[in-house]
Amino acid sequence: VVDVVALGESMVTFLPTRPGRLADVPSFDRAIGGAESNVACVLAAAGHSARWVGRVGADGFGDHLVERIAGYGVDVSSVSRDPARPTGVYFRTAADRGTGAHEVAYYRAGSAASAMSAATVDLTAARAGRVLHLSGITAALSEDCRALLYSLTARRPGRPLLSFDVNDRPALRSTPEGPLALLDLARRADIVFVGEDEAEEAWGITGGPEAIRAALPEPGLLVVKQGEKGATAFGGRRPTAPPATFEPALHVDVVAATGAGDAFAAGFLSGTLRGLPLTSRLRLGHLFAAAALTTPGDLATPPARDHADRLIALDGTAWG
Ligand code: KDG
Repeated sequence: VVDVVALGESMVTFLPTRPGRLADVPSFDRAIGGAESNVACVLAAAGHSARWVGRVGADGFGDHLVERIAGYGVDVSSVSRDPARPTGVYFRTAADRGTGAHEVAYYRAGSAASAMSAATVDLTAARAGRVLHLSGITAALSEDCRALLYSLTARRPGRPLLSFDVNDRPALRSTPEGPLALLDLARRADIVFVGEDEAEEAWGITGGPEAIRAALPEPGLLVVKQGEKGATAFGGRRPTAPPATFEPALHVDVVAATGAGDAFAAGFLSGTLRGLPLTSRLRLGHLFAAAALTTPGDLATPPARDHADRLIALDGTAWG
C-alpha cells in the first residue's frame, strides 16, 4: 500500500527572473507547482511512497509536469491526459520585501485538471493509500472537481486517512459560497490544515486557534498554522481531547513563501505516518517549511530523516 496519495491540479509555474510588477518583469524561469503534488514530492523526498493523481493536457507542459514529479520518486502512473484541454500554467512575481505581497496570474480556466471528475480520475488509485491528501483548491476549479472532492471525502468503510489542506485561493473563488464549501469539506476530513489568517478571511473566524477548533470540532486532528509564530495542533475529539499543542516556527530569511504550507503539511504527515508524537510532527512541519521558505520555487528537498530527527530533538529553546 502506498503511504500517501495526493490528488489535485499541478501547473507549470513561471518564476520571475527579477523583482517587480508583472507588467515589468521581462522573463521567467520555468518551475513546477501544484499544492497537492508538492506534498507528494516532499513526502517522496522524505522517504515515503507517494502517488500523485491528476490530469494534464496531452502537451509538452503536461509531459514536463509528469516527468519532473516522477523525478521526485512520485508514482505518476494514474495521471490522466486530456487531449482536448491544455495543462494549466501560472506566472508570479517576487514577494515585496516589506509586505510580502506578490502578483499571481493563473491561466488554468478550462484546464485539463478542471475536467477531473469521477469519470476521468482513477478512483481506485486515488483511494489506495494509507493517507489521501486533498485541498480546497480543487473545489474551486469546477463543479465536477467539487463533486469529486465530495465523493472522495464521503465516509465509507476502508476510507484512507483523509488529509485536507483548506488552501483557500481568493483569486479562484467563483461563487460567494466557495469558502463555505471548504468548511464543509474540512469537516469531513481526519486531518485538517488551515491558516489562522485564512480562517479569518474565508470564514470570518477571529478568535485564534481555539475559535477555529470550536467551529471545526469534527476532524480528529486540526492544525492551525500561525505564520512565522508557529502552529497549534488539536488532537482527539472534545470534550476529552488533550489540550492544544503549540510549537513555534523556525526563524528564517524568507525567499518565497509559496510551497511552504505544502512542505509543512508534508512534514506533519511524515511524522503522522511514522507514528511520532504531535510535538515532533509539528516540528517536522516547521523544518520542512523552512526549507521551502528559503528557496525561490515551491519545492525544496527536506533534510534527510536522520538529520531531521536530530534537529527536532533539540531542546525547546532552540525552537522558541
Ligand atoms: O501551495 C503552492 C501552490 O499555491 C502553488 O503551487 C500553485 O497550486 C497552486 C495554486 O493553485 O495556487
